[in-house]
Amino acid sequence: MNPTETRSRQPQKMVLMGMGNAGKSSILKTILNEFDSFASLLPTTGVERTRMEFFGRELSIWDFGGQIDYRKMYLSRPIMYFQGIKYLYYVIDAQDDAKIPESIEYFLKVFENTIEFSDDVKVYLFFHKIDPKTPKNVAVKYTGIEENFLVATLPEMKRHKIEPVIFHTSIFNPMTVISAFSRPLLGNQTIYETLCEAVDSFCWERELPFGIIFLDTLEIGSYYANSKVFDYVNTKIAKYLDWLDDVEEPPEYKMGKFDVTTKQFTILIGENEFTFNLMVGVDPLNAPDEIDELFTSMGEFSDGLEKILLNAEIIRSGELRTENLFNSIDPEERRRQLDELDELAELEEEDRFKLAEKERELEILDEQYVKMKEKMPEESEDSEDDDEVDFDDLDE
Ligand SMILES: Nc1nc2c(ncn2[C@@H]2O[C@H](COP(=O)(O)OP(=O)(O)OP(=O)(O)O)[C@@H](O)[C@H]2O)c(=O)[nH]1
Ligand SMILES: [Mg+2]
Repeated sequence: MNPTETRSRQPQKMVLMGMGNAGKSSILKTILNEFDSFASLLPTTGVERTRMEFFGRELSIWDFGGQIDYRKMYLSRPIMYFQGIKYLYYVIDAQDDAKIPESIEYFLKVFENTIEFSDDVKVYLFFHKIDPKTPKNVAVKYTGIEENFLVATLPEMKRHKIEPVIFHTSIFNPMTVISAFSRPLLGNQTIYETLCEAVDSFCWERELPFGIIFLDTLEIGSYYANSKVFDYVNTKIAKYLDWLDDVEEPPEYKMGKFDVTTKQFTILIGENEFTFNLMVGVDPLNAPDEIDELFTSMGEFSDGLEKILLNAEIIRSGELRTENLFNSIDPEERRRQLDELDELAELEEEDRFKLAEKERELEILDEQYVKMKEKMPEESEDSEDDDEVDFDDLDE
């Protein structure tokens, strides 16, 4: 095994830190789709390590118990705990304002040690326990807590040129946790956004209420028609993921008031085969006309997704690179496909612009037509004909 291979196979260290009871282990269980184990969770003793693979990347996740004695222990032996951290996930319990000053103090120490003992670390702040249906006055309190935390910690992060990414999460909206966790792992935001846009247009064209692309237990792109749909899907998603875990070829699934169709597709990159699940919801009361062709069009759509994934910036940037991943695509071919994608995006943008212009023109014509009609109190048959002729002329 050559040294590059050894390095690429080394797991990346991801840590979950924060005060006791903040929700770190619950977040981890959510990511692992182990929803059944919430009830039996006890405070974590010391550090619990879990291995996980995501898109060809080995991860070692360290869940740091947050009770006072453990916190002291980590800080007194920083070399043991703070070396080689690639992703620092710091969890703040947004419901527990009494603990915020202590959480700020702990974060600053954690940050200082991480910077000292790890290179090239990325920082993610989870303002957690922001549960669905939070009343407005409580939500305002959460915002205040977030502001206090940031005011006290951002200057120190800025001094080290670290820009944290902020997420608002709750285990009762599991997709907030799953997507917050997956996005950094995809390597950069652009690919996530591109995939979301793709799902968005697929669903929008067919008036589908939602669509999600899963890779293993994580999410790499999604669309929800509105926040009500998002909350609804979140109440059902744990069961769906459990079910998805158990079935070989996912058929139809009933998610409460929605029907769900799932299309599984695999992509071979180098020696690694990745299995994706593209799922979309259908509202039976507002099903698309071409419902029978939905599965077929999902197949065609997944070909497009495959293209995006193969060309993804993550692969080019080397963020996700194993040697195999990188060598698997001929650079010429990659460039050609990328140019093609760029061209397509430009054309789409142009089309959208033209369409909007045309719509605006039609609106103006409509307004003019209405005004014209209002000005003509008595209409003879002749004048009606004239109107039509005028309007058609204008339209051209
Ligand atoms: N309301 C609400 N409660 C949550 C959420 N996430 C976790 N909890 C609860 O918070 C409590 C603590 O969760 P844990 O995941 O054990 O917390 P921890 O950060 O791992 O705690 P330590 O291991 O002691 O550091 C449990 O009762 C969870 O059910 C959330 O999003 N909303
Ligand atoms: Mg724990």
